Amino acid sequence: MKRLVVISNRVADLTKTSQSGGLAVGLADSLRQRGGVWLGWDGQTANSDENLEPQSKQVGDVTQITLPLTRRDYEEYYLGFSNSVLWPLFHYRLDLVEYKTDYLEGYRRVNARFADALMSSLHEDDLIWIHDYHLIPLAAELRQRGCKQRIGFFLHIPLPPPEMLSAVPRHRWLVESLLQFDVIGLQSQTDLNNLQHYIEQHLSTEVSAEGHVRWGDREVIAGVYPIGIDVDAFVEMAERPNDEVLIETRRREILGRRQVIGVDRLDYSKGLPDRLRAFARLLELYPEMRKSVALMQIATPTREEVEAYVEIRTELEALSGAINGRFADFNWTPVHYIHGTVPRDALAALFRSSQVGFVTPLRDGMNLVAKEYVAAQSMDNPGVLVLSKFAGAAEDLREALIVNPYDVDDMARNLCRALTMPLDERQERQRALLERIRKRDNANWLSNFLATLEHEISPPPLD
Ligand code: GDG
Repeated sequence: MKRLVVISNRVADLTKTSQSGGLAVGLADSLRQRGGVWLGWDGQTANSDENLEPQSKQVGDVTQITLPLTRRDYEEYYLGFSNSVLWPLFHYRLDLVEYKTDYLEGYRRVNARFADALMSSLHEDDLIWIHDYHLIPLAAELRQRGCKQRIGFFLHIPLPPPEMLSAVPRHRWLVESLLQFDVIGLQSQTDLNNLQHYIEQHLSTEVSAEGHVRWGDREVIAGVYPIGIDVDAFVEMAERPNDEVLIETRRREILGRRQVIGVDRLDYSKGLPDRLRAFARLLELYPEMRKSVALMQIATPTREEVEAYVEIRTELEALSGAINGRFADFNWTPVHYIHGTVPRDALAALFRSSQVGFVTPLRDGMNLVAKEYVAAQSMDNPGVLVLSKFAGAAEDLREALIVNPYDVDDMARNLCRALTMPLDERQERQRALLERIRKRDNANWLSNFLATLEHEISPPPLD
């Protein structure tokens, strides 16, 4: 088995991966099996250009290589080009793009530094797997340094249509850089169609029905590899009793109340303001729901140095305050808004004890929360997933109640439908959804992607 070399913006702590999400655990397991290297930013910013040497640490058979960024790198590469240009644009939010020439220079400089740091650690027959929008030019940088190994790329976020992609400064360079990979993995068929259309329209090159692109002397495969979760691990976590959650659940049961849950990074792509408005609309349209249901929204802080994230936080705090001010009673608070992080085991228990999982991003690569909510349900009395049609997960999770996250009334009606759905219909939907998340789980994602990277086996068709 070939050694695996993983590169991502941040390196997960390989000694603590059970605490974090499925991606880190899955990748770490593959790395442990095959042996290899994981390279990424160490999360630190150095004040000067001195002392930017990569640090190397051996964890079992895996070499973890981390490198610091300067404050300037952090501002230009991370906050700048990655998170103020590519992130909003790839989530169809042209209005939030803030571009500066320095951002692009910083992006290229840091990608070149990643390539320099990696070259000396590579073996001749390594498989290289690069993750996400921070590192699109990395394969081209590695090729310039003579790297001949097979290199794969997985984009965790959506890929927008050509009309939008072509608003990125130097977009042609960006997509040409992408074609220096051997395999380009995307989350959904929509993303793959968008990439095909760009290549056909802007590079005048055909993409075959199997996703093959001939680019110069290279043959590139683009395919859909929907990411999944470790279902058994999540089921096990959700079934484990959690005293604190249990006390709250019993209290609600005594009062005959239900809970709708939302869990997201506090990101404008997640559709949080309209989600809160939809909950308020539910209370407006169906007064009988008042005092019988509450929304718990956990919003984990993220990228707080980017202005758009400061604004969304202020907006949400004002909205939840306004809804509570309008509807709350002395013994009932409609919106329980948490700006913070909840431990993963408590999260699993909260999903299990909530009657609705409310997942309404305006645009999302996949959305693992939707899959975690399904995994956490009991078959005796399952809850209902209400899911945005603009999450990658909606291509597969068709037995969820699919909603338009821009249509507050549609979301409110579907919330009501979820809260009043008969048990047999809930069970039927839950059975089908569980089967779907098991079929496309984390292990499946890893093995399908690596099969294409290593043996050029195309991903199984989507049904
Ligand atoms: C990107 C793409 C794609 C959230 N709050 C807490 C917490 N979380 C965990 C969730 C879930 C993960 O974070 C979030 O994953 P998502 O997939 O929902 O979203 P992004 O962070 O935007 O991820 C996305 C993903 O990459 C993978 O490819 O699906 O489309 O945007 O696991 O449970 N975990 C804990 N406390 C919290 O408060 N412990």
